[in-house]
Amino acid sequence: MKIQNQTLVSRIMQCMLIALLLISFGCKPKVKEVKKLSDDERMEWWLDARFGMFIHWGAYSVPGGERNGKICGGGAEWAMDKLDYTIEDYEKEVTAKFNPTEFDADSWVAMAKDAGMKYIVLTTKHHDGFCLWDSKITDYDIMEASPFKRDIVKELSEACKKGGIKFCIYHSIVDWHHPQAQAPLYPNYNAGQKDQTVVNPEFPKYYENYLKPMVKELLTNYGDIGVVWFDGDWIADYTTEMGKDLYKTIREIQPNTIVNNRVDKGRTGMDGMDQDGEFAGDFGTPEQEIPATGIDTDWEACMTMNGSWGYKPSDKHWKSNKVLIQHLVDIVSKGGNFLLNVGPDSKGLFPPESVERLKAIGEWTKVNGEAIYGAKASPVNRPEWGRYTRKEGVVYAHVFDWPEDGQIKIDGKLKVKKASLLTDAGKELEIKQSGESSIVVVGPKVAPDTIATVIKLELAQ
Ligand code: FHN
Repeated sequence: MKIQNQTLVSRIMQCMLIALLLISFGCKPKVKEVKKLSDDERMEWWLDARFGMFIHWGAYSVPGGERNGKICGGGAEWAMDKLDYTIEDYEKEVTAKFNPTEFDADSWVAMAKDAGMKYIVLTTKHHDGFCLWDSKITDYDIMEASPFKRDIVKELSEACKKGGIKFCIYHSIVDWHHPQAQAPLYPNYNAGQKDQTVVNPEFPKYYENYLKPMVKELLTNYGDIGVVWFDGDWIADYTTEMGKDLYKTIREIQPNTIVNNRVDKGRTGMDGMDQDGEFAGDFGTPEQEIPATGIDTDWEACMTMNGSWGYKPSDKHWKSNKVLIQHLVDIVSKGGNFLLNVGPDSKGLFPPESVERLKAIGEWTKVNGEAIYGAKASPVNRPEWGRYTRKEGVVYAHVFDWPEDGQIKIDGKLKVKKASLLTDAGKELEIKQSGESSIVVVGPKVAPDTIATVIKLELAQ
């Protein structure tokens, strides 16, 4: 024992000597220097990307929105609340059974990329409080509370990096599992803080000792995080001071990360945009809706493919390929991003209905991506046949309703010198004057693409 102590002392002395030598020779330990971008530079990749994948995945995929023959209303990720689990029931019946042995991060990334998506936002923790990464802050995580014992955040973040796609995280402010987030009701919980009169004096402790350290942990251990996407901002216990502090903390660790507006308390409702005032956050978050017109600030519409964020096999209300592709175009024509959701099952597989839709969207974006990525809002009013998007010197006409005579009327404000089809490998189309100020582009009688045919209009300078 004595010998061991002596060895320890001499080791400490050696280390101190090396440290002193390094300091005296002016050597500093190597820390990765990150260039702090301006706000415009920071938002650039995200604005160019236009299309991302939301992944709502957690232990709630085990019941899939169904318990003892009862099906929960709304999103299946709310099963804990909607299907009346106690915290204990949920731990035993749901979390302890989450063992997604088929999970393959590379195949998820490949499906997102093939669909034309440029970033992935994964739910690291949803309202049920279960954490998908190896956290030192809680045992209620994938390593301790479920049999899977693989760090999902690590695997997906690495697969994204390898695949050249941005990895982003969703994180819930609401936590139905944590005692301090739920006091004074614990072990019952006030899901979604439906009763806003229940004041929780413990919440600031949950914020300081749990929520904030977790966000720091995620930003420190998983490489570059493209976006931090908060949710649960509506609960009364969460304050604008906490939001501003969280935003600052994130930018101190990763100065170039983008943060959604749900980090603060400015959001007005499902339209996702902030009321007037000084609120933290870099973009608005319309949910399950698309603004009627363009908005002169950055925003991203998030949407489900059926009616649920989490896996819910009973929900058969799948949006068609046509609806989803036209939503993408509509959103970009109004200057927004589209975050389209997938809710993988409890084995770690995407539902076949989602896979089909991703493939169809991918076929369209492969041909027409030029009119989406890096494109901006339409410079003119919406035409009756579809939408416009624009780039420097070019406007793209996305024709949803192809006219029977194949003649597409173009807004008179656009001075077009050349028109060609993206859909048909750049085939040039005739331009005809129509009246004093308008032109028509003459296309084939049959729509080259029944969902959205894109005509590239090159403008005279
Ligand atoms: O309650 C959640 C819901 O489960 C889902 O995560 C969506 C995604 O935007 N956000 C919340 C409701 O606003």
